[in-house]
Amino acid sequence: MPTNVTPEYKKAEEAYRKAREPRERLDCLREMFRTIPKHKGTEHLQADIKTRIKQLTEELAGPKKGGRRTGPSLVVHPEGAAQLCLVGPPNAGKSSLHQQLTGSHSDVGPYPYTTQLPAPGMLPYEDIHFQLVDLPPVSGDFMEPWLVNALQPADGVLLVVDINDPDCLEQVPTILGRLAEKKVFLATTWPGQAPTEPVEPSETDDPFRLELPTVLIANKSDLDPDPEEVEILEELLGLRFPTLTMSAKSGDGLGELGPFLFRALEIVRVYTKTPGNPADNDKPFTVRRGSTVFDVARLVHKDIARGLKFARVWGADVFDGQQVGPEHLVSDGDLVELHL
Ligand SMILES: Nc1nc2c(ncn2[C@@H]2O[C@H](COP(=O)(O)OP(=O)(O)OP(=O)(O)O)[C@@H](O)[C@H]2O)c(=O)[nH]1
Ligand SMILES: [Mg+2]
Repeated sequence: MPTNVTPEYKKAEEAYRKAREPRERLDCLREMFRTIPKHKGTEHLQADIKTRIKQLTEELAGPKKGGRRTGPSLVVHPEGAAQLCLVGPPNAGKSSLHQQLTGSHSDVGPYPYTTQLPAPGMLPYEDIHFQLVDLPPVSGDFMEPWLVNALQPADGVLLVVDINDPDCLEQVPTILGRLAEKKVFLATTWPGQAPTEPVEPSETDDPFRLELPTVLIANKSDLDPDPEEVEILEELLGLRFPTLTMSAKSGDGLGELGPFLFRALEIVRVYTKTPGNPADNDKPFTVRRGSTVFDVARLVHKDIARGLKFARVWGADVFDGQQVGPEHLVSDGDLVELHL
């Protein structure tokens, strides 16, 4: 954090860190630029903010006519309970997993660099969905310049490797390095999991530092890898990502991803009803642990959040129909009736 920034700037930065929607992020960036003290000590940050404003403006403007960036958008608008990006070396099976997990038609090929564009898909879990975004590979030779932008809205990363390929020992550090150059860090800790290794205090003074909770997906388990291969890999890498072993081919382990993400991201499902009407039991809103009735109201509609007086809640931690204020913390499975 450059010295002498105003509380106004800090507030804008805080809002930027929380924003997920591209348009909201752009507004926050503009506010950051407006409020940042314009002196020598903030020159780098000013330039960084300007670059990001430019990138996001272009992204939101859509494909340029006659420009290089024609065709589909390169950043996937987040949907569902959380967005997870598939990152990994070429041929690890990212697209195959994406197909199996989401029913997408992501391109699969026996040769490297098959995937060239991001592809969204939805992984169902109980009555919610996680959005999985298939991405092109990252290698020492090549990384799409837009790839780090595509990671910005993500809530986490699925780091996919072919566990039978001895090259993954070099591929993983290469990927971590390439992303780190662009200020994207794959973190071993998730909100809902006890840290697997001591967490070093991160340098949080850079608003553009992005830390993404990451799960290592050891794919192609059908090829009969040494059962200890994953541990050996993590040992040699000196990293302790949570790991899931899978096979896109045999289907082994695919069912574990949904429950893992639900727990690790501390997803809380909240069902809503309007006074006098039955509950909307099949489509919950999703928030994270620590969220309030007000946060839920905001998901329903911002005018409802603005006018919210109180709520009645049915659920595990309350008595039936208990009246609570907007700051009441919600629990998974709560039914909330919003009163304006
Ligand atoms: N045996 C086996 N083969 C797999 C598995 N998953 C993927 N494959 C094969 O591995 C090759 C690469 O699969 P893709 O899904 O295209 O891999 P990718 O990581 O998306 O590759 P890029 O898009 O080039 O980065 C294909 O020939 C797949 O059939 C698996 O679990 N087991
Ligand atoms: Mg692919």
